[in-house]
Amino acid sequence: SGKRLRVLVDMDGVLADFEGGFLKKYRARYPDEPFISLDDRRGFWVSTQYGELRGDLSDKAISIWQSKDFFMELEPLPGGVEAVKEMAKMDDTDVFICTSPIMHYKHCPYEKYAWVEKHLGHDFLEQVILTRDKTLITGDLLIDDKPDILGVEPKPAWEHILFTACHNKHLAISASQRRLLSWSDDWRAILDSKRQ
Ligand code: UMP
Repeated sequence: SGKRLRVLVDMDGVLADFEGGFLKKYRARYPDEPFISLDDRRGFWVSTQYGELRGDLSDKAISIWQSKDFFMELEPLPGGVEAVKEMAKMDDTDVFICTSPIMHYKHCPYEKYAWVEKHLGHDFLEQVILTRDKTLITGDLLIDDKPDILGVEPKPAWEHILFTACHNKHLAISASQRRLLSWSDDWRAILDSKRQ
């Protein structure tokens, strides 16, 4: 055993059910508008696909996650909270939640902290990293459902593990890229593969 392992875990789409929460609240607020089932989701940006469905639906989609209580009320994805708690207890392992807040900052940053406190406990707030540029954050692993994680650092320290989500499950990924299919998949083996 050498140095400690640092794992960065994304929040929306990995720990919190952003897609499910979005669709439920969109359908409740706009019951007469068309919607995209989770099975038909393609591409990371919900707003882009809704805009392609009909021009004005992009702004309607955005209005959902800009609303008070949207981020706070997201349901945990199966096994995620348990996995992060277990990871955090492992020897020589540091876990951080690395998440990008929306720029409409009235509710989102506060509610992300509140979500972590509710589901992982007050002490876990020490582990929260809010950043719009994850390439700046050093770590051994970044578990994230966004296929392309870009920023000002051309050579991020982490290996990106693509967490499977409704919008990325059909994507072909490069031979070198690894996926975590869900929290039932073998995340422990992925961590072990990075230990010295
Ligand atoms: N988000 C948008 N538009 C979309 C989909 C998501 O702004 O169409 C937001 C939700 C999250 C952020 O706050 O983008 C994605 O953050 P990460 O999962 O990359 O941390």
